[in-house]
Amino acid sequence: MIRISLVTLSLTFAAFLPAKEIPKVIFDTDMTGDCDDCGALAMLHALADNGEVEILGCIASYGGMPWVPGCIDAINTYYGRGDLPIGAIHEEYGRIESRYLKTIATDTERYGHDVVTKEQVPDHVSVYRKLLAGQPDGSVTIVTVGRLKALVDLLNSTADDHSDLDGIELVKKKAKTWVCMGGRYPNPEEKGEANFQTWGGAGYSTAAVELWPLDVTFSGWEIGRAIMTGHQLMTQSDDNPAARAYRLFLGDKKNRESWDQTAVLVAVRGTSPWWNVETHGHNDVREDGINVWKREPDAAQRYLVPKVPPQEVADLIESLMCAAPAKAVNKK
Ligand SMILES: [Ca+2]
Repeated sequence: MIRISLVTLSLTFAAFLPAKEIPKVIFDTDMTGDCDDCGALAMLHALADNGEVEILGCIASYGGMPWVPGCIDAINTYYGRGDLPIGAIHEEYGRIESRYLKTIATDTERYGHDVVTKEQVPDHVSVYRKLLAGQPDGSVTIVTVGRLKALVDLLNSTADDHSDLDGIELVKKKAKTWVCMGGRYPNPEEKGEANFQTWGGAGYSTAAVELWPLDVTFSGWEIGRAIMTGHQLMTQSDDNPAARAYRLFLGDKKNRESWDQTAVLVAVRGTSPWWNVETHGHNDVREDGINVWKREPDAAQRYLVPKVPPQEVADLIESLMCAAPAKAVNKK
């Protein structure tokens, strides 16, 4: 009897506690030349299924292939969120091949999604602006796991139907923070990293880091490099588009580095207990996209420093990527 009373008491007490605020995330991806974007989006959906995050929409930041929004929509639809807004860079921007993009994007019969090419979705700037304008002040987390052109275009945008504010003012008002997979830290040897450096990344990464008006957390190349995942995901059937993308990308290999998933994990659950953060200093990004962490002056920027064994993070990411969708799969 006493136990029942205590349970009743604690449930009653819980009803008076304020609801925990969950992050609202815009996922900005260059899903094309690597499969970790697909793993990161799968993981984001699993976290949303857990009630830990609200996904506001996705931005395709890579215009070199028509099928980025199609692959995003296939994954969204697999998790029962085929109605999520998607925006895409429409202009031809960069050109790299993809081992999985077209196969997934065009297989509407299997995945039941309705977006195949970028022509079917609005441009990235208008979707970014609409999503931000529709949210409470200071509430949106932007996660970028690719090249930074879309974010720079948002920051350089001007007033439109969605908001009278320019891009920087709109971000200042509506966004909370930015989590960025990109660069290397502290990188005194001045090595390059793909998101910051290649296919037009140079210039855009410099501008994004310079223009961004709020705080930012960087997950560097060295963080995701040590976290190998995919082997368990790849045991799932082709009905899971992320599993299929991993198989098509990896072939005989067992795992892939988890660069993009680290940014999703930080955006939703924070840095603890997996990483320490270096908060003192700023990210100096040269015009050629090479970045170095400088101690002075200090800025509202920080980067992840390894703390727990990478395998611990790998196991967590793998389990999230493999979680079955909570909602019924929308197959036609
Ligand atoms: Ca990526």
